Amino acid sequence: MQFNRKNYPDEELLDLYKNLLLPRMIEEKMLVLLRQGKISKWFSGIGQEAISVGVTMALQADEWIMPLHRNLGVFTARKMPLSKLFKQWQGSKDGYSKGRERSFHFGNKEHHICGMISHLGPQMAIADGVALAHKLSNSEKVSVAFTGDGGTSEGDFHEALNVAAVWDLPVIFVIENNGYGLSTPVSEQYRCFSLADRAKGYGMEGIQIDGNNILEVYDTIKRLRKYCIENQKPYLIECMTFRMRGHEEASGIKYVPVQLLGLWQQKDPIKNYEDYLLKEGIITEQGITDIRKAFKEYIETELQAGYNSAPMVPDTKEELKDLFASLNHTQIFLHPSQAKASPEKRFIDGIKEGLYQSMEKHPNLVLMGQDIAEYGGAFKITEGFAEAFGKERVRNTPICESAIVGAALGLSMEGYKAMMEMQFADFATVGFNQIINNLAKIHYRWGQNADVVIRMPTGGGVGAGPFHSQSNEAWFVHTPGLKVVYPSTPMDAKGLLIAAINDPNPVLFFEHKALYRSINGPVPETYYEIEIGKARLVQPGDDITIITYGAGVHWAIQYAKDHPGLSMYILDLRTLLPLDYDAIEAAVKATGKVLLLHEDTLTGGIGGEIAAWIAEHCFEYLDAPILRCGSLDSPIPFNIELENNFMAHSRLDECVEKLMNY
Ligand SMILES: Cc1ncc(C[n+]2csc(CCOP(=O)(O)OP(=O)(O)O)c2C)c(N)n1
Repeated sequence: MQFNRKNYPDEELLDLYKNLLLPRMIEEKMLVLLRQGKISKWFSGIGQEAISVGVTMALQADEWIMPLHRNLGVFTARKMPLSKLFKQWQGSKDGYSKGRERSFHFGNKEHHICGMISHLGPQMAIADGVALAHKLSNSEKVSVAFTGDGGTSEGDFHEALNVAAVWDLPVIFVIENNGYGLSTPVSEQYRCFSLADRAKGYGMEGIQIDGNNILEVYDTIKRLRKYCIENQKPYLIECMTFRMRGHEEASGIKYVPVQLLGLWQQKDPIKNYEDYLLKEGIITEQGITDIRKAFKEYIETELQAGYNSAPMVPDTKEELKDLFASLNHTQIFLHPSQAKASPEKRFIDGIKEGLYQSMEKHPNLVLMGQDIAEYGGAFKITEGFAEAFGKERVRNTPICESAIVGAALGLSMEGYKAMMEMQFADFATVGFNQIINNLAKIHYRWGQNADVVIRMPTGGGVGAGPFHSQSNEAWFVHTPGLKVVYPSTPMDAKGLLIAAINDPNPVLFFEHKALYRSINGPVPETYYEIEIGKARLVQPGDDITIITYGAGVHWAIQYAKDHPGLSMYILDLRTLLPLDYDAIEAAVKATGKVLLLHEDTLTGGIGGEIAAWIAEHCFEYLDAPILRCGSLDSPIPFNIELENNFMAHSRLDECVEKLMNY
């Protein structure tokens, strides 16, 4: 192995050596502890340390790294104390994730390390978001995301690189090509000659280097870092290495040809570097022995400290509290008297106004979405925004929902607020993983908040067929860590959107498209919030209660108008997660006859959840079975007659009659 020290002084070369050796020695110890059953799982990075260490040492300490499961060297080079790492691996309360995450699936703000989710690829787009924050604030920094050769086959790899290239983001993507993805050799993973060649396809520079040569990794990353910052461009680097042990320790390595292991054994990053330092007289045999001895003692001492964890005592309150970051601002609520004298506006105007005032209020708020800049978005909600706030903050995106949700999270990690417009709520499916697994879980897992709002133009009644009309709110209601908001009036739309943007947690904001231009109402011109998690009494009544939201509110109001003899209590939920159980209870008590109405399909819709809660908590107030009126359990059809038949409102009359006659 050829080493080129360039002008690096001896101390720097020695420092690299120490940083390279430590994770190897820790791992060797961990493999023993694993066999003794003291830790449960281990993903070995033995033989690949030069990449983790070389990359980390080439960066500034406050530059974010998105490592994966084989990157112990990142954590040690960032000087995380081993005692705490060890507690993390044991699942202790005082580890980095309070026992909630396994192995390397955790991050830490102080060390600027973003914890991975198992899905590998999503890490890369988070680096885009961090790099965007650096770009917007003119910080001379890069972010770095790791991927394996296997991970490069994921769509997330493509989306992240494409966004970084299109937006000229200073981000370095590091591929650790270690020959296998679990048991799959690279010959069954991709067909291109080298993964670095893919860079050209995205319009960025790429390079392949020897990932086992610490000096080559270190020096190249230093150079790329400079390039990315100076040119404000991304870079793809493929580091060639080999996985010397099984995918994880229990899975073995039978499928790897022995001669290949022998070949790579010769290229061991530590042995080769050690030999080089000895040859150059930078270190002596005694020096190596001394360093190893000191590390051994450090490891033993830290492990002893690591064993000293109190036994885990689950605290349900804390488990639920830690789902969310606390609100960190003074909320300005609307006084009822303000509402009356307000000008009438359309539903869409309420949303637009809320968003506009939020942009004025928060200079760190960035909007992202397809066609939202000059074009103003598919529904023209951001029309004029690019002119008012600039295209840096009102960003057209390529069609890559997953990467944009990831980028929104990355922005949040650097203290920005992000709002992403899904062009249609239906397309959340292609950003689903990032929403469900990254945004929703990150605060619970390791305390990083996701200050992200995703606007979801939703719903049918517009003859747009199965992929532009779905009601998919229930998917998100089932995901702890998200807030799900669904207004029905212009005033609520404005106040709830402002509240969602002020909230430091991920909020899915559903906007019914059919209401955009058909519903009018008073919208106060001031900047105000409507509290998330609070339902609204639309009208009191004595005969039956309808609990609903979104378009359902207007169906119920119309029904009440058409049936003046019927006294209907109508509750607009406004927020679906968390639900306002006090308001639901009051609504049940008011009439004793409850109908849950929603446009979402019946089975698995939120009506079922509320019905169960009412049955459990309000049984004695009921005078009839709880009824649900939802849409047909089929995809939403295109033809207007079919769509009408599909919609819950076509069975509303029947349901009310049934309830009244019970
Ligand atoms: C989306 C997804 N599919 C499958 C897996 C299961 N899995 C975990 S690691 C892995 C192999 C990853 O290979 P590579 O990206 O080359 O990284 P390496 O483990 O070699 O470092 C697989 C298939 C996963 N974690 N996520």
